[in-house]
Amino acid sequence: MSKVFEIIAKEEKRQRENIELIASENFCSENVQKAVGSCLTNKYSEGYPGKRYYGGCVHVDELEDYCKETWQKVFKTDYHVNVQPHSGSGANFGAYLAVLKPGDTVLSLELNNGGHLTHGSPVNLSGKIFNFVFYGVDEKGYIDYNDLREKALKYKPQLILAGASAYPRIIDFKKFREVADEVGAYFMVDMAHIAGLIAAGVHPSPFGLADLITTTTHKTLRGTRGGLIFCKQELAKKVDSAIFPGTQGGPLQHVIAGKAVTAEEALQPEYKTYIENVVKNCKAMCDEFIKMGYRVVTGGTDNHLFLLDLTDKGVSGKQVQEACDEVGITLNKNCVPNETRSPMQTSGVRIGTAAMTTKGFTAAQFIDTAHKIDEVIKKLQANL
Ligand code: DSN
Repeated sequence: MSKVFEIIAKEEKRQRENIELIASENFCSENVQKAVGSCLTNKYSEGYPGKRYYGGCVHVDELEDYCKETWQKVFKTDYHVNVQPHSGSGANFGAYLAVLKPGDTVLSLELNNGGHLTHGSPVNLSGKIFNFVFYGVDEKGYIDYNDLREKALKYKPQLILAGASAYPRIIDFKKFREVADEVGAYFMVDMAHIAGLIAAGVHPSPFGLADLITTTTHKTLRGTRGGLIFCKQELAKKVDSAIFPGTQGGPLQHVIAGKAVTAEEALQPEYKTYIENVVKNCKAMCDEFIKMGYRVVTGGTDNHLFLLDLTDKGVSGKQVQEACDEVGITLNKNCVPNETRSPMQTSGVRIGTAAMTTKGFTAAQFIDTAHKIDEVIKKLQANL
């Protein structure tokens, strides 16, 4: 047997046995895995349905059209959708390229305050090509909408970006739209983390408000690893050419098949129940930490994640992440607002409930896990 399958078996065991609390991870279904592992990986299909650069595309054309229609149903939208981005980062670059020129100004949330690497970090291509400026969060950790407006008036960005990797509260897309209109900017939402909540109707939708919406399909959407871009119909051509030939070559039709199965699953009534449980479990676990005397950024959560602020505990996020790994609890270190430690150390950890809710964890089990993490932190403090 190939060594690869031995490694996969070990990873399969790790995923089965560990308590998985990384807020951006989930467990996709066997059907999604079957589609992604199918013969579609053999097929080249540069271009779009009906306009390919290769023969033999009749079935992948049908697949890609079906995938697009199914995602439009998930988000109850008539926006154009491009299902080819290989990842969330690729989707973001496609969206930027569709409406921006190098050097244009973009206003986004700072990475340290919950933003994402591709939202203009200086170490990422986004921050090298475009002139990113940032809005922040207030002293409690909520998006500072006054700061957003002030920065928009000051910098006159071509694009305003909403969306985050570590933000535990509802995002007010209407406020973003108003500010974008005031300064004549495009409005883009990266909904990767909360896409499942939007699909299930437990977070307000950006459809109808944003010009461009990007997402991954593997976080709360619980599907294959990949990206999508939605846009208003008038931007369809620009978005499509920004993905192919702008930033990608041949699409991954096996992944597009996985995305289509993901969309079918998100349309099932059980999916809405699943997402409601993700949010309920997240609040239960977060409240338990607060009862135990922990500081939580913004004092709580409205979605699938929360951020423990360990500043007053004398331990770093890295130490907690590593000590949790040793007891089979997987989470990640994360910066907190006004971070004083480096991103490799951090003063916080991010905790999410999407993956373990898929495994059937109840609120009581999440509360029990909060106590296990508390024990880990107390042991670290005892050894200081
Ligand atoms: N790196 C992902 C996360 O963990 O949130 C986002 O791309």
